[in-house]
Amino acid sequence: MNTISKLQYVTPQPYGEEFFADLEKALDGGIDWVQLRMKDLTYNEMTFIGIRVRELCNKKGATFIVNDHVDLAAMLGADGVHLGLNDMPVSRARKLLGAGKIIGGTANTYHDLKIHFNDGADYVGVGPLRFTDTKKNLSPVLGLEGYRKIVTYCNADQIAIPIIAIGGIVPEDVRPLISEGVFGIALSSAIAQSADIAATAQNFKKLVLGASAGNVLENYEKG
Ligand code: TZP
Ligand code: MG
Repeated sequence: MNTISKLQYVTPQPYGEEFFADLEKALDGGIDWVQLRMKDLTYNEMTFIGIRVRELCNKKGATFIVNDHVDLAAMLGADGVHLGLNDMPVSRARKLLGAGKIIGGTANTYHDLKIHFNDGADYVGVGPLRFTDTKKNLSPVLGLEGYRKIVTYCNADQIAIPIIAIGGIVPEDVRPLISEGVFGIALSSAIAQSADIAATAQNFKKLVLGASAGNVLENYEKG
């Protein structure tokens, strides 16, 4: 059984030795879900990095998700894959990976979310909350009001899928986002660029779990 984590760590660039040391610190701080996001690398480079990240996640018991590359996710034995707006459709990835794997999709609009939901996604990464340097070709910024609208449309259409907010999130955003009905958050730079990665990860975890206490959308599990 795979549970969707409320605090998802998206790995940063670059991919030197520090990358692995920092990832280990994040895992030590309680990160239990890692999305390995690799851009502008060859398949060989991605494979070498992927094997090491897979090992680190295994060692710490964290869920390991590969961004963009369904074939790489399968080859590495990842727990799942996260697909962007220009990647393979979730429905096709589901056929390839099967029901046991986690598949997430990126959404900027309710329209995107609905496509992923109908395609059988297990969660949607919705963003960006605000501008971030981490992603090139960023979709329009949603702000808190953007999440409010999307959650309202989901409720009206009885679409129940965990929404993971992403994009420029800082500690102060956690409570407002969860209050809007967002299930969890995904972060890269707020953790990766902090002076104490483990302590920052631990703090985010505390904030997310604290803000979620009593939330009716608490338990999304994949059978
Ligand atoms: N998709 C939308 S924003 C983003 C991705 C992958 C980057 C999030 O990174 P950060 O550093 O937390 O803004
Ligand atoms: Mg992508």
